[in-house]
Formats: sequence, structure tokens, C-alpha cells
Amino acid sequence: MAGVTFSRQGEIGIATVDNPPVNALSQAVRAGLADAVRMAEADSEIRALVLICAGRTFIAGADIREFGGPMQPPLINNLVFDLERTNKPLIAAIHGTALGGGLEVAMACHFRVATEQARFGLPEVKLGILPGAGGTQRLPRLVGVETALTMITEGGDIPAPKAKAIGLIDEIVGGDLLQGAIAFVERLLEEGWPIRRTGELPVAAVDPAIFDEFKKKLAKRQRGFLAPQACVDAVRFAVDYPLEEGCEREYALCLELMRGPQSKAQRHAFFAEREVAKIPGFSPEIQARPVNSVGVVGPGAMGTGIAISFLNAGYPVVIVGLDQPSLDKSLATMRKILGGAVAKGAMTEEGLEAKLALVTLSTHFEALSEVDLVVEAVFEDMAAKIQVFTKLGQVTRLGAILATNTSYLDIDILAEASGRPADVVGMHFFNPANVMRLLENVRGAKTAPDVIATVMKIGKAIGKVSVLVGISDGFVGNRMLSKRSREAMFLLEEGATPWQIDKVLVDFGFAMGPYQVSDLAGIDVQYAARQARWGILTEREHQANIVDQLYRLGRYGQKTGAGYYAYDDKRNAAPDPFVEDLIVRHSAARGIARRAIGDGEIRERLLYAMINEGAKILEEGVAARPHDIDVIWLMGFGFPAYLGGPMFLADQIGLKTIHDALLKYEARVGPEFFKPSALLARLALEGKGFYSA
Ligand code: 3H9
Repeated sequence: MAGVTFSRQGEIGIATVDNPPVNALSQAVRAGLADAVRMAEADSEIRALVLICAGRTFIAGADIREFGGPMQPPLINNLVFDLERTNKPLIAAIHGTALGGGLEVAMACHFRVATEQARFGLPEVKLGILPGAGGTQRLPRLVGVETALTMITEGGDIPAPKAKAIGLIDEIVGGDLLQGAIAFVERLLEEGWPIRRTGELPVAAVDPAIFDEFKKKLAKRQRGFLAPQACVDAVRFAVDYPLEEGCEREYALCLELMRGPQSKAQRHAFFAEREVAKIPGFSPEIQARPVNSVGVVGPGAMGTGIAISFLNAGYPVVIVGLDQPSLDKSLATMRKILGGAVAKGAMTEEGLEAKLALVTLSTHFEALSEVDLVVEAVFEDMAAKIQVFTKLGQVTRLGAILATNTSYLDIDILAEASGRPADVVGMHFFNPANVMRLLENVRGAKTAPDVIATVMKIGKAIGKVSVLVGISDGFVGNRMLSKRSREAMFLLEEGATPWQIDKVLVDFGFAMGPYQVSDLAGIDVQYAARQARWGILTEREHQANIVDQLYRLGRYGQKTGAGYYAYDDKRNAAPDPFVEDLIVRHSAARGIARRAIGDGEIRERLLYAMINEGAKILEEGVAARPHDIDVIWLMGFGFPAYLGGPMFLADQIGLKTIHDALLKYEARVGPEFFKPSALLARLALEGKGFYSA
């Protein structure tokens, strides 16, 4: 029984799953569990069976790596029936995370006990599928339809006390889990509890309108995703059909999703997120430096968000600012944001006060003398940042890591200014820093390997997905974005409108188009960024100055009630004929004959400009792998997860198709904008993709 061992303690059989790292339900584990049940049934001396897991967690789900090909028996959807139908009490003893197929197995057991720290969830929806082994049929029987719908469509996990409160588990055990489970079994045997099969429980009556309500809500919240809608259909089967039929329908729907393009893309995203943690060519011997305290320079919105990220993970944070009022404002913002967690019940008042007690505010750099890591988050100005790094080099202790949150500037210049270039690195957070999961860690020419190891590790510790990139204008994410923004601007000049372009990107799957984003972020901010980058812009980009024109008109976007769009007093946007007229006049003044531009051309130019830049980024080694680029776009720029990221999508479209389109636009727009990258051209010629290079 590879993956599962069978032992006994007195009259109680114990099946132990041991399939590191997360006890996924591989074929060997499935077969082992089926055998364990058979052995317990066959042995007249065994009165009950405990299912427990070795290692760090209970079964964390089906083995996702098996999803691409035909699955070998016993299939998980049959296994759960074998477990449930067994005629001796079967008890799941849960620690770590019981997720997906793991929770489905647990629900097929007759009773569930767990440690206080255990967590429970059905995250299949995040992989573009639905729980296919009875999860959508058994969970409503245990916790009710509404709670089941929420858990299954959101895919989050809940802690053991909540699981107990809603009836998902029977008991929380302290101390040793196995002994606690055995004590539970002894009690149930002694008291003669009947076997309680989840599948035999009735589904509590519910107003069927709930299903449409969920679907409507999800169509907005998870726009474009197929799986959430299918999850609702599957939970409805639990109400409409007997268990076996509900399970059959659920499994069929799950397989349909599993074979579709969205799940393929979402599974890619799952593994890419884990792949980026592994740095190619990096020795596992390299130890991260210990980080027990953190400093943040710059108490603005970014710095405050960064500080909250560290506080949430329990790090003491010293915040240094120019003056007391800006520091006080930062603290007030922290209180407000963390207070939101209290209001939602995610944190207690005491928890909030304990977190804020970890904060030290200071107007003196010397307050950073003892910290292990400093993140600089002052405004994006080289001279200001050089000053900060010169000072940091003097006041911090030797070996303290000096990180900059710059989005564009050359980190090597800051490294030299510090006098300790080996300690300097980029930690590029995304706004709002306490919410966004992406962290672009930037290695400078002289960054020490253990500094890189530290920022990758600390990223994970504060709940971020860290991606290591090299120095380049805008690193990876903003560099690709700037090509998309450029094309969006050229398209305006050539005949498109802001609302047409926005709609194309929203239909593609982004939450907002570039002009909606501009109006939200502020055209004044965009104008300043454009000025700062003036020296590296091409002549056509200088001429494409609609941003400058809007800026001079005081149309800064939502905050002034007008930008690309006009806004009413509730900030509802409407296309503005004034802006359309301004653009038309601009095209005429530039001698550009406007033409009707199809949505297809808009989509291709915006997307392919980015993909071509992504290829250059790979070619230059600024990103080590296409995974890094995809994760950056998925986590930091709202690329729709069901498309897997720009480089994954490029492979699905086919690099030859993209190459041909790039040549077409090279002729139309200019070689300086659309010349295919050498890597992309080679792969297209060889019939390969970024992931099969
Ligand atoms: C399912 O159950 C479908 C069913 O309804 C039946 C349908 C018919 N399979 O995340 P980590 C690997 S769908 C294969 O870094 P952590 C992961 O790639 C499944 N591999 O650890 C990594 O490998 P590597 C529903 C898996 O401690 C290593 O394990 N379940 C699986 O930060 C460590 O992972 C889920 O969606 C898997 N299921 O977090 C749960 N899970 O070292 C998915 C992990 O080579 N898993 N690996 O890079 C998780 O959420 C997290 O892994 C977990 C641990 C919270 C468990």
C-alpha cells in the first residue's frame, strides 16, 4: 500500500496516508485507502477505522498533476462511496488543511475530528473546476445549501472552530491528534453511536431562488469564469436529485470543466505561482538572513500599505518620515484599515491594538539602526532616493538589507549611493500594498545571493507571491504595461475612442480598460510619470500628447469630475464628446487620417505589443522563465486567470499567428514598435511556444 500504511491500536484500525508534500490523492493513495477499508472490514477484531495523515497536512486534494491525462482507478468519485458505505465507523482525524478531494474524503467518513489549527475548504473553483468527488453533494447535507454555495463558489478555507460551529466537523481535539481521535472512537463505540453517513442526511429545504441569486452575483464578481456558475448548478443537483445521481452529474460537469481551456489555464497559474519561488541556478545551500524587525522609509500610501503587510505577519515596524503629521496620518490610516478587519470579525480589538503596538514612528533615520530590513518607499525621484540610500548606508547596521520600492528607477545607482551594494535589492510592491499579492523582487548587479534568498522568503512570510526579476525600465510588469499604454494611445490617434478601447479590454477580461484606469489613478499622476520618462520616449510618443492636453485643461480624471470620461457627482462615467472632439482635432493636427478600427485590431495590438515585450524580457534574461511573467500579470495587473497569463495565452494562440500579426503591425505602425523579438521569431519558425522552447 504505497502512500497508505495500515496499523492498529487495540480494536481500532489506523490508515495513515503518507504522500509528501501535501498528501495529494495520487493513484497509490486512492488504492491504499480502498485497501485499508477492505482490510478493516475483513478483520473481525477491528471495530472502527481512523484515517489520519503523516507530515504537515491532511489530504490537500486530488493530485492536480494527474488532471491532464486519463485517471487510473480507483477513481476518487468511486472511492468516496467505498469509504462512506463501509460498515465500521470511519473517522477522519484532520490536521493542516483538508482541501478539495481531501475534504471530500473527510466528508465521506462517518465522523470528523480535527486539531484547533486545521482548516477546511473546497478550492476547486480556483482551478477552474468544481468539487467532483461528492463535495457539492455532501457539503450542503452537513452545513446547509447557502453556506455550501458560499464555500464552494469562493473556494476559501475556514478554521476548525468555524467548521465545528457549522457542523462540518464533530470535535476539536487538543494534544496528540491520533490519541484524541482514538479517545473519540472509544467513546462512540462505548456509547454505541450509529454510523452516520453524510450521504444519507437530508438536504435542508431552501428557497430555490437562492441559486439564481448566487449566479447573478457571481456573474459580476467572477465575470468570465465558467467554474463558479457550474458550482452553483452542481450544488443544485444536491437539492434536485438523490445522492448517487447528484454525484454522477457533478462528476460529469467536473470532467467537462477539467477538459476545457479555462481549467487548463488556471491549473497552469497554480503551478506557475509555485514555480516562481524556485530560482534557476540558485543553490539551496544559500541561507536567508534572519529578519526580525523591519523599517519603512516614507509614510505615504505605499509605505503605509507595506508597513501593514509586515504588521499583519507579526513584524515590528519602524516608520521614518520627514515630519510628525505625515507619520500620524500613516498611523491613522493603519488604524482605519486594520479596523476594517475588526469590523468584519477577522480580528479582535485587542489584536488590532497589539498590531499597532508593533509600530514605532520617527522623524530620524537613526531609529533604523537596529532593524534587519528597510524598505524605502519615498516618491519616485532619483535625487530623493539617492539621499535616502546614502543615509541608510550610514545609519543601518552592517548586513541589514536595504530595499527600494521603486517601480522604474535603476537600483544599481541606489546601491552605489548606499556604499553597501551587496545589501541593496528591489522590493516592488503594488498598490494597495497590503492587498495586492504580487511582489517583484529586483536583483541588482551586486546584490548578494543571501539577500535575494531573504527577500524571496520574506515575501512568502508576508503572504505575497515573490517573483525575482532583473533591472530594466519598469522591470517586467510596468515595462510590458507601458507598451500596451503606448499602443492604446496610438490607436486613439488613428481612429479609436477611449471607450472603445476600454470595452475591448474589459471584454477580454480585465476589470478596467486603460483609460478608466487613467481616470482613476489621475491624469496628473500620468502626466508626471510621462515627464519623468520623456528622455526615453520615441518621437511619435512625444507627439501623442493627449495626456498633456488633458492635464493642461485640468481634467485630472475622477477627482476633478472629468478626464477621458465625464463624471456625475456619483462618479458614474460617461463618454465625453468634448474628449472625442479633442482627439479628432489632435489627429488632424498631426496629419493622421482617422479610420474605423475594428475591435480585433485593438485587441491584437494591445496584447501582442505586450507579448512581444515579454519575449524581449525573456531574451534579455530580465525574467528567467515565462512563468515569472505570467505570475506578475496574473497577480499584479489583473490578467484574467482563466487565460493563464500573457505568455501562456501566446502559446495557446500560437506564436506563428502572433509573429505574422507583428509583421503586419510593424509595416503599419513602425518597426520601432512592432519588430518581433528574436526569441519570438525563432520559436515561431521552429513551431514552438514560450513553454516548449
Ligand atoms: C481536487 O481535489 C478535485 C477533486 O474535487 C476531485 C475531482 C474529480 N496536487 O503550495 P505549496 C504541490 S482539486 C499536486 O508550495 P504550502 C505544489 O505544487 C485539488 N501537487 O505548499 C508544491 O510542489 P513543488 C484541490 C500539489 O505549504 C508542493 O505541493 N486542492 C497539490 O504553501 C507544496 O505546495 C487544492 O487546490 C495538489 N493538490 O501550501 C489545494 N497541492 O514543491 C492546492 C500542492 O514541486 N494546494 N501541491 O512546487 C494548496 O492550496 C497548497 O499547496 C497547500 C499547502 C495549502 C495545501
